[in-house]
Amino acid sequence: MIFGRSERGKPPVEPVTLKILVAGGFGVGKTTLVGAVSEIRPLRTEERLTEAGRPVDDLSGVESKHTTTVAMDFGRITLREDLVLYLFGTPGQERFWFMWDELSEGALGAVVLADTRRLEDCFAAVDYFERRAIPFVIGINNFEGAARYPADDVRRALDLDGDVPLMMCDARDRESVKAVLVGVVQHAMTSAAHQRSSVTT
Ligand SMILES: Nc1nc2c(ncn2[C@@H]2O[C@H](COP(=O)(O)OP(=O)(O)O)[C@@H](O)[C@H]2O)c(=O)[nH]1
Ligand SMILES: [Mg+2]
Repeated sequence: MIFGRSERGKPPVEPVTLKILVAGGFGVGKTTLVGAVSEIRPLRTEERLTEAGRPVDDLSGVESKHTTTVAMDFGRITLREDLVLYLFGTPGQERFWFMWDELSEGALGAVVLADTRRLEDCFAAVDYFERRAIPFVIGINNFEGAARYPADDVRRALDLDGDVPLMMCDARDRESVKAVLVGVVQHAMTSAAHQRSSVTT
C-alpha cells in the first residue's frame, strides 16, 4: 500500500445496484439463465403446465417443458464488489404482458433471449423495449439441434437497429450468461452517453 493504509481499514463499499430484465418467448431459457448466475436461490413462481393451459401455451419445440413461470424469476449477481445486478425474468406468455410495465420501471436494460427455431417469439419483447427506449441486447440461446445462423441474418430477421448487440450464449452456463449481462450494462452505458451528447449538442 502506497499510503500505508490496509485494505481492511477501508469502509465497506456500498455497491451500485442495477436492475436488468430477462425477456423472451416461452421456453427460451429465461428461468435457466437467472438460475445459472444467481447467488441467491432464485425465486421462481412456476406452475405445472396443465391440459387447461395447453391451448394457450404453445409447446411445439419445447416438448420437455412441464412447468412455466407465471409470475417472474428473480436473482442477484455481483459483477464487481461495487456493482450488483438484480435480474427479473419476465413471463413470456402474452397473457402476462400486463406485468411488464411494472417490472420495467427503473430498469437499466434488458436481455431478450431468442431461439433461432422460434425467432418470432421474441418480436414482442423487442418491440416493447424499442418503444420504451430501454437498451437491450439479443442473446441467442444456442440449443443443440438448432441451426446456427450468421449474426447478420438474425439481425435482419429481427429488424434490429445497428447498435443493438447480438450475442451467442448458453443460458445454462454461468460465464456465458455473465458475458451477456456485462454486455447489457455496457450497451446501456453507451446508449446513455449517446443520449447525453445528443441533448447537449
Ligand atoms: N439444450 C439447452 N437447453 C436449455 C438451454 N436453456 C434452457 N434449456 C432448457 O429449455 C427448457 C426451457 O427453459 P426455461 O429456462 O424454463 O425457459 P423459460 O420459459 O424462458 O423460463 C428447460 O427444460 C431448460 O432446461 C440451453 O441453452 N440449451
Ligand atoms: Mg421460466
